[in-house]
Amino acid sequence: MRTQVAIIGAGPAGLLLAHLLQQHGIDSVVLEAKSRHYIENRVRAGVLEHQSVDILNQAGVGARMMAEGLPHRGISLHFAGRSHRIDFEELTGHTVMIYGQQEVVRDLLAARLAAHQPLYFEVDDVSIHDFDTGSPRVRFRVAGEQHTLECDFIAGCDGFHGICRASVPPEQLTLYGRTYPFAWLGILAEISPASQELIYANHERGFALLSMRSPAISRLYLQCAPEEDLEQWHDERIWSELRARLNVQLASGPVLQKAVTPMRSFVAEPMRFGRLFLAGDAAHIVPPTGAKGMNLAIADVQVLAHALQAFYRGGARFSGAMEALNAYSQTCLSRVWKVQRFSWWMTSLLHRFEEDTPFDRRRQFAELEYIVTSRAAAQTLAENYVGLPLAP
Ligand code: RFL
Ligand code: PHB
Repeated sequence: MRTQVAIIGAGPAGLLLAHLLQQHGIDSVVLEAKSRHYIENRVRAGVLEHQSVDILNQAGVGARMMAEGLPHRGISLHFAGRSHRIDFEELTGHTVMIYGQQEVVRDLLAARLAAHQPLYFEVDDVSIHDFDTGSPRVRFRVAGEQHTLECDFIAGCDGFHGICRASVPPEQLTLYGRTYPFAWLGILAEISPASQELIYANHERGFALLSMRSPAISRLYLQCAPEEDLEQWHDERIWSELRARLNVQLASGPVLQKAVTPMRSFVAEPMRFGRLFLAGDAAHIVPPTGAKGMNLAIADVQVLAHALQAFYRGGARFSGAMEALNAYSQTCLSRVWKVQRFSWWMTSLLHRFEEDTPFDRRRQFAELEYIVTSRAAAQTLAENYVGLPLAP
């Protein structure tokens, strides 16, 4: 088997890359460890930056998002018993779109399948070889049969627990990270959202977030312990804790899904090794408080797709052909670190840390007060939330 770009992983990063390449006549094969049903139903992120919306529209996969997604012009911050609105549109001229990650995945998958382009589900024993040479290879097994895929490049879009980053010799990688001493208990519930916009709450009992997926489905989160036992969280306990922390009228409703998500900041540098390119969660993880994970994945593959297009347009022998590919890691990392900073800052601003002293707590509230009373401070939050400019 041979292709131009072997793509490991069919999350938002892998599927969007495959689509952007196909639009420019570049062949790829996508390999995914899970089933189609699994990846289409995996509940994860829900907020798209305005530039992610533009990228999906320009790629021709935005029609359902524009019809069913919910454009949001701002968010509310709840603290000290009060509610304050941050008006993104007024502060930045931009809005964000609420549209579930699994919907983005469904739209991209539909485009891939409609174009009859190769995509293998439920592959196992995936291993990558010779990416430090001009002829990389991927070995994998599907339906009990072993295959070797020869390619020009490998895109490691296989998430945080994938094999691509782990295949790089450790001495060639620098890892940066921190694990937070808390997690999020997230639910998807069949009730109409209690607020038209997202609510981020800093409460004595811990952080809470009200989000949504549609006019009939709410997505809600509570700060909890990293090793929290879901058995201890029967539905009524979750609802009553959400009511206390969010300080809103909240009806109970059927809980469709319940899970604990760990909180971590992580960056691997560089994001390229010879002909292997890491993108999305394979290269970096952010805590979800800034709503950035899926957006970073989209931004990375936009840069990678442009670089691969330049390579194939220029021809392998053209001296400038490798220029954009050589710049990939640096181009992405300069934005990744700014987004890391924002995600860490939002997390620090809104959560209860056990080790916090009364001084730390006062300082946290002073910062929140500053944001809601200073246009400059509110604008800083808003411009990061709607999305910093993409790399050129
Ligand atoms: P993904 O979406 O993890 O996709 C990677 C894909 O690679 C597959 N894979 C392999 N395929 C072939 N061979 C292998 N050896 C493979 N190993 C793995 C996986 O099955 C998967 O399909 O990464 P991508 O595309 O970079 O997209 C990034 C986003 O998914 C991620 O940043 C966000 O969703 C983060 N995130 C959340 N963000 C939020 O804003 N709100 C959330 O509630 C939220 N929940 C989450 C999350 C991330 C999670 N992970 C990764 C631990 C919940 C979880 C559990
Ligand atoms: C979500 O809707 O899942 C969501 C929204 C905002 C966040 C994180 C997650 O900051």
